[in-house]
Amino acid sequence: MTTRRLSVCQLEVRFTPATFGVPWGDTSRVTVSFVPDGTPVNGSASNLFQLFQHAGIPAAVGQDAILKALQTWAVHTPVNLILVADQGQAVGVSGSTQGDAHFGDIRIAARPMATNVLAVTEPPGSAGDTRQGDIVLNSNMLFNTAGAGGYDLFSAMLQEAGHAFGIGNSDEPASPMFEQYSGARQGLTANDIADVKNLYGSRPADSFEHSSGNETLAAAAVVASASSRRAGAWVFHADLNSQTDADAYRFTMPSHVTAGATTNVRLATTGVSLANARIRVFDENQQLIGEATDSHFSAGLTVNISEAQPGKTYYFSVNGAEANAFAVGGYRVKLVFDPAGPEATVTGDSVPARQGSNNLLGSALSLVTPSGYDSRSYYRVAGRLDLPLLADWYKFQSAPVNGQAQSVATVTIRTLEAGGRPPAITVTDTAGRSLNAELVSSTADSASYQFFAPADQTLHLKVATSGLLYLSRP
Ligand SMILES: [Ca+2]
Ligand SMILES: [Ca+2]
Ligand SMILES: [Ca+2]
Repeated sequence: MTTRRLSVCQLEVRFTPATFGVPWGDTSRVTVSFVPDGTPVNGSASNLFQLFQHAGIPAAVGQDAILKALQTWAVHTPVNLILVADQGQAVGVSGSTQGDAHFGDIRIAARPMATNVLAVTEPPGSAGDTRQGDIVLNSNMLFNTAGAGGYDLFSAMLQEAGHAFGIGNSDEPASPMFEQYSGARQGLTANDIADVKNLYGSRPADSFEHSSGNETLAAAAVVASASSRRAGAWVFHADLNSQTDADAYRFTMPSHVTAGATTNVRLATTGVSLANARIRVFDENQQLIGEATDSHFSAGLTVNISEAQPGKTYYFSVNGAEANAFAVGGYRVKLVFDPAGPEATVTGDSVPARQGSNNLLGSALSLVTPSGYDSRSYYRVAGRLDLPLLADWYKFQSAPVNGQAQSVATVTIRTLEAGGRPPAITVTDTAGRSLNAELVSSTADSASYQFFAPADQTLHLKVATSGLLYLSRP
């Protein structure tokens, strides 16, 4: 087979040159969408689904190959990829470079191009428009997903996915980032993995892992503490941070549950990551009650506990459904003690008219975990600076982390001013010492920091200018 360039060469009209080495700003969610056919893309109508059809690739199989290529990079980073709908606005339309409500951060489209290119990808960090991260396949080329004639879709997309993460070409022939298409690829090289970790940092363990993990029912992390069990439901977020990660939990059925009632354990990865997870629920004798398997195209899973027994211990475990890239990612678990109870909701992003008087450490505003989340697992606030020279102060409690002394926390801050820069932040411990925060990623308007926080302590956060703040998984 003749070799073909896969690179982001300047064949197409571009407003900015491709720059590599800039990561996505908000790594907690990088969204992906498939552009509907007919959507304008550089003067043509996108024909991705026609491309699949022409190649005899079922649309779901083609989409899965592309998502797997993206996920193959994401598993080595803190990034959770989230599949969202695409409303079909023209590719490159003005909007938010990340988090636009109309389409994914990474949009997948196709159009006819010259036959010396398989696809074109705009890396994050290039100035300007919503094209950042977008992948446009060349519909003049024949792709396959089953080793038939044409270019292996997963292998070709592995290089485009690398570009969509900000990784440039490699001169290592074994790397999928090698400029020439060289047949089917199985995955990344050690150098590719080192490159993407260098840009994003490693995928941290979640706060429910003991020092030796929560891999077995015997080492299960305790969830649904007595103080929060009075609620009808209990929600937490955790993460399968490697293909071999297994997460076991146990809880006591609350006393307010009627004996014999049906309760359930719900698992969702939709809206959280691309993980395909399996959940198994066990009784106090560790006998299996029920199990279910998630897919990134499904809306979530429920395992019922019929005839619940108040005061009894129950266990459940979460792990990857299959040993592949989709075994990794964030997930949300909800223990529903009252299936008729209201759903937990998270408030949206809105700028308060005025923040109030949290301009000093002594008047720091206490952050509150939104209703329905495990206390201390997630905080979120929108703030506005009253006076440009003063800071805003917040205080919050770090997670207890099951007896460990340290936890890893991520703070993402985004400016709400058009053209503004992400505000500077400082996190201090109870004694007023600054915690060492590492910048793990940034964009023009947002920045994510990772820091090691002492467990179960009051921490203070100082924000230097107005912005929107997310705190997740301390
Ligand atoms: Ca984009
Ligand atoms: Ca885990
Ligand atoms: Ca684990």
